[in-house]
Amino acid sequence: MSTATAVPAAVLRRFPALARHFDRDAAPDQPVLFLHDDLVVRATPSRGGREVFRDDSAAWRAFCDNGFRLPAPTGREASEPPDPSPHEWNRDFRWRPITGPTRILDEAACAQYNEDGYCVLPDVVDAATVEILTSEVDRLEREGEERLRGMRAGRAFIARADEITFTTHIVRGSRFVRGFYGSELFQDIVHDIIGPDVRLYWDQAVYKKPHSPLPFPWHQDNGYTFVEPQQYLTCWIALTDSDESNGGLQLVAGAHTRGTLRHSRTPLGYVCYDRAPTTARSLTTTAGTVVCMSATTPHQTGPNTTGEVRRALVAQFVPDGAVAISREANGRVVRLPAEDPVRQFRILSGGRGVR
Ligand SMILES: O=C(O)CCC(=O)C(=O)O
Repeated sequence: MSTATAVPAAVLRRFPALARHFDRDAAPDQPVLFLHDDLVVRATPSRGGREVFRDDSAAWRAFCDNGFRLPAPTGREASEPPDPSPHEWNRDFRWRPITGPTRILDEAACAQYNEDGYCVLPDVVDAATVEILTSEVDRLEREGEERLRGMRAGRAFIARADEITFTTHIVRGSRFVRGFYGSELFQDIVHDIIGPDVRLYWDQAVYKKPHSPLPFPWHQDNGYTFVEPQQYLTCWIALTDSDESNGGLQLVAGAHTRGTLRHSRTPLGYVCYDRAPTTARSLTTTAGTVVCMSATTPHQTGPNTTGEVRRALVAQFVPDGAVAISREANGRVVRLPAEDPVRQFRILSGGRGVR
């Protein structure tokens, strides 16, 4: 008997020797075939290889006999994931609601942003703009994926050639995309959600390639690099229609008011929940839709089971004066103002657009 699967995190936790086996090869998240009780074979579309993992324990044999599945969880374990504690630098977070007056968000959108931590602006980018954005980003994404292929196992942390790519700082390579983020649409969105003085903090495109089997797991954007103030804004811009079948956006409503949660680093990314809380929602979005969410809103995207690329742009905006905080290997804490003139440019100053 055999089964094709990525190795789920729960299986790696249950069998630490298997996790160490994959760790040595730095690719524990690639799909594998469990062929029989002691043979594990890598089976990705682009890479192959076989390797032997042996474990004589009764638990491993039970896992194999059970069709390579762990016993079903019971009780509370079956429903809610463990409640993460706050991030070590999240000491006094207070959610700051949108109060208005607003330029683009209506009352319902403001209420949803305040209560759920996100709101959806359907079809606010016209088809012609989506087409130009797509061709600009495709060009840069292709170059980036070529560089990725040259790296060990075709991956760099969370980016994996032929599965998921992150094309960062597109504004450096595309005047069109730079102008798009400075357009009236984003001036109005950031005015309503952040205030009168706003900069672009980060921008990237995330492409999920056809038949990519792994999720980009549950995280808050502020779980990556910790930014103060924590409540900044992520706009997830759909360049293709998306839903659960191709890795559409899923969010946990209501958790944003806790501020930044503790995350663990995994080969798939930083993770705050190891499975979906019962309050998780899946969005269906058409190309040209913008989802606005707080950097404290937990979200994930699932596998892309279709034969088409799922494309999204991610643009993050901070109030002027925001600081990115990180800890160096020697333990020193570094605070870096988010004001790079090339890629963290002003969008609004005193409420007026800066172009
Ligand atoms: O678009 C995706 O697949 C995930 C994007 C995301 O969650 C992020 O950039 O933080």
